[in-house]
Amino acid sequence: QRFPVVVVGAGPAGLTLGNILRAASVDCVVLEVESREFIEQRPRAGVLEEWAVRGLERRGLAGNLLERAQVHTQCEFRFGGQRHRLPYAELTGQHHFVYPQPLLVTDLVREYADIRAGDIRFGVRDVQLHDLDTDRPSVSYTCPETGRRQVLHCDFVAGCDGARGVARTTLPPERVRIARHDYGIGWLALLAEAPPSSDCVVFGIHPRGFAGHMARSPQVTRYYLQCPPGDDPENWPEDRVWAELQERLGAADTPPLTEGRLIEKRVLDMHNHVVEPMAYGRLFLAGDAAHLTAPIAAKGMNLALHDAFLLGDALVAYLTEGDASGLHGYSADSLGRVWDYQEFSQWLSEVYHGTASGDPYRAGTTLARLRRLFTSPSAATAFAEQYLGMEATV
Ligand code: RFL
Repeated sequence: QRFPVVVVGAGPAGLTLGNILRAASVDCVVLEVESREFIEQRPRAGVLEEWAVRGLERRGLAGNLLERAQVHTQCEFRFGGQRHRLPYAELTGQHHFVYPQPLLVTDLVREYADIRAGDIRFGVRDVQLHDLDTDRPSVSYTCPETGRRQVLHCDFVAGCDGARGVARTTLPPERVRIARHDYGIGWLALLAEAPPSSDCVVFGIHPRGFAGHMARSPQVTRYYLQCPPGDDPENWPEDRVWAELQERLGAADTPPLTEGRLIEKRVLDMHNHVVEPMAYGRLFLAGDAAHLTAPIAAKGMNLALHDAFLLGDALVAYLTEGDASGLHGYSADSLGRVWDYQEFSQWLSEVYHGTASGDPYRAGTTLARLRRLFTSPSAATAFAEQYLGMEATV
């Protein structure tokens, strides 16, 4: 079988890309190791930046999102026992959309497979990429039904298989540079069957460690608790989780958090990486496969969508009009935003974790940073701009 494009991975990046290709009548196939049910339920991100939502809307991919997403206009920092609101929409004219990643993935699969009749193969095993430095690359995999190897010949491979996929590992080490950053901290990522306890995202900056509160839906709230990297989630029974959340997110004149059953509890070790360039021969990487951003600033899904827009438009321009400029510029165009978001994540990480570092010097500078956000309007506006992400028409 031969396809102009084989897309490896059905996350936000791969599915958005597949939809852009289908809309332009470019034939493609999406390969996914998991089942459709699994990817439609995998809980992860939830915060989308306005430019990303407009990019989906322009491509006919934001119908449900615009109907159902919550609009967030401010966030709150709690430190020193007080709460401080940062009205980022007022400062920038932009807001966040809160729409759980599984819902976005469900919408994108439905649009791609059921409406645009795109080819998507779930449950594939042992995906391998071949001959990427030729103009006849191919992708092979083991078919789950027959157990036989299948080979798909193509013109381009889009590596959208996330941080643990095969695409990045296929890159010859002498042709790419991988920049890594390890924050040396862990976050216990929690989903609670409890309504949000605030109408906005809350960051608890506390000497015992960071804690975060993020609405996901009227019934479900995501919480984070800073913990040692590699910690065992079993060390965190429900009682301990709620006691720490109440303590770290507590502030004067604030009622206690509404507690509920924990439906997800996993430890994330906070680290980032960036692959440069994001292309090798006929392979183009997109999303977490190329650049992992710890969920510190809620940027990963936004970057995945940005890549999908750029790469989708570039592949369509090449395959339908022979215009290669988008493909040539793809890596540099994506990396500008990637590095901007990496830098903001690093800055924000210090704000979140500095007071709990055990180092009184770092604690002092962190609190100075925080106070500046609430005493200097220009510092607040600069924060708001970065929190909402660079404006773009993509
Ligand atoms: P994905 O979503 O990981 O999708 C990759 C897909 O590829 C499949 N796959 C393969 N398929 C075929 N062959 C192989 N060899 C394969 N190996 C893997 C996988 O099964 C999967 O379906 O990558 P993509 O599309 O690049 O999207 C990236 C986003 O998912 C990610 O950046 C975000 O979830 C990060 N993130 C957040 N981002 C935000 O923008 N806002 C947030 O609020 C936010 N919160 C989060 C997050 C990530 C989290 N985790 C789990 C690290 C919260 C958490 C807890």
